[in-house]
Amino acid sequence: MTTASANLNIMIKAARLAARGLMRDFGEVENLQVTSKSAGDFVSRADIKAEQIIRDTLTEARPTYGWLGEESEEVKGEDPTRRWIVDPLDGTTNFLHGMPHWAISIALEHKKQIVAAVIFDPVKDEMFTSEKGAGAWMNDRRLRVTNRRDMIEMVFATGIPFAGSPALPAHLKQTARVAPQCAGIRRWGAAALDLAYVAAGRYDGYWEMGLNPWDIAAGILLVKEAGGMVEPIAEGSDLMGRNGCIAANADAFAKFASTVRG
Ligand code: LIP
Repeated sequence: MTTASANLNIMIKAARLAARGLMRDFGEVENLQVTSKSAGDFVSRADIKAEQIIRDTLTEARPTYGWLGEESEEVKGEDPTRRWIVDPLDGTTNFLHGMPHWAISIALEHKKQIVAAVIFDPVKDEMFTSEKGAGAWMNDRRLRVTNRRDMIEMVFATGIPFAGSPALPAHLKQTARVAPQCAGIRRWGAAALDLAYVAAGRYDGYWEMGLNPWDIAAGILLVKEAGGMVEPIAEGSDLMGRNGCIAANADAFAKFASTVRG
């Protein structure tokens, strides 16, 4: 990995500090009856605790930056050009059900561009990092998206809207278009890791409707710095405006995106 900036080092420190508590809580979840409300409340507390640790660490180092986190109110910073965008526990449902596939996602935005990203999967000890213009990395390995061109050879990831979501019918139509033209579709339940896996060449592409800025902010930079493309599902809309996202290697993007969009 090239020499990390002071900001990226602070982000990595915050992710590792939050991960300690989450790993302890994750061990506890496996002892709870995951169907009981107490487990859901327990995970919510773990989520909020992790966000507070990240926020305290980042704010102590950069007190003038703004804040946008999944579990707290947005705060405008004295520096109006910079803000942290944080999902302290992406893959909450996996965590609640004891599935070891979740991550901490931290992004730094400067003048509406993501300039630094950290996605940390503590269970697998995989630290995905990126800074604008300095590539994408997983631990010390440089990341590149795949170079497959034919969709029929590709494996995609997606997120399926929850029961009762108005987006579910549209997503099922998207899947009906993609499935017959590819080698497989995966749904692992953590958008940040889905994007990190596209950057790492583990998936050839990913799409999901809706999504909050904190789910995708860090992953967007990783994919772009690994040579991929990311756009909203609704062409021309704001990628950070809950308009979904489509990510893939540059050669495959046009065909994949048109298949998803219909
Ligand atoms: C989750 C995403 C996932 C999506 C879920 C949820 P959370 O984020 O990572 O891809 O399908 O609906 O948004 O809530 O675990 O931070």
